[in-house]
Amino acid sequence: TASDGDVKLLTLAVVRRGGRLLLGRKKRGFGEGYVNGFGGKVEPGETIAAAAAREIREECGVTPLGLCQRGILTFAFDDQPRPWEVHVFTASDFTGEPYETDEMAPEFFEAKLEAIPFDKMWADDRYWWPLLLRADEPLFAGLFAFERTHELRWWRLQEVAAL
Ligand code: 6OG
Repeated sequence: TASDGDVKLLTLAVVRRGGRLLLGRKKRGFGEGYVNGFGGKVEPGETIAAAAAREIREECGVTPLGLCQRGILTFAFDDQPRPWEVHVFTASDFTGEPYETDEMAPEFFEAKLEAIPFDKMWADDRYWWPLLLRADEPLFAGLFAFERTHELRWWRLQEVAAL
């Protein structure tokens, strides 16, 4: 079960199907307009993996299969009281048909780095996506500091043996 101390715990999931990835364009709230994986806040008493699965279902209607944690990204914002700890997951497939919700408009992209729309994504994504897409599936941990919400000032990213 997640314990929520000084950080805000969130999930972020990239869902695969064959050679394609299911992402979404965020329609409202934090990160509106950005293309991103599916995710959101971990609820009290909920495991982080359960939250990841729930958020995928809520935001695009599919049930993930083969959910697996790949990374932890910590975001420090100069305009937010607490850092955000975002747990990054991949799913190897899904059941159901993705549909548009109030939160997200789902979209498929080819599962290769050149096809990922980094110009429409948060500024940190271009750094950790290469690790996410790597065939040997390394685990990673990153720290990203943002100013005025969207400007990435500095960052650190490393492969880790365990999360
Ligand atoms: P809600 O507030 O909608 O959850 N998120 C980020 N994702 C990336 N790639 N970069 C960031 O850089 C992010 N900050 C937050 C976590 C927000 C969703 O957006 C993700 C959640 O999946 C700062 O509940």
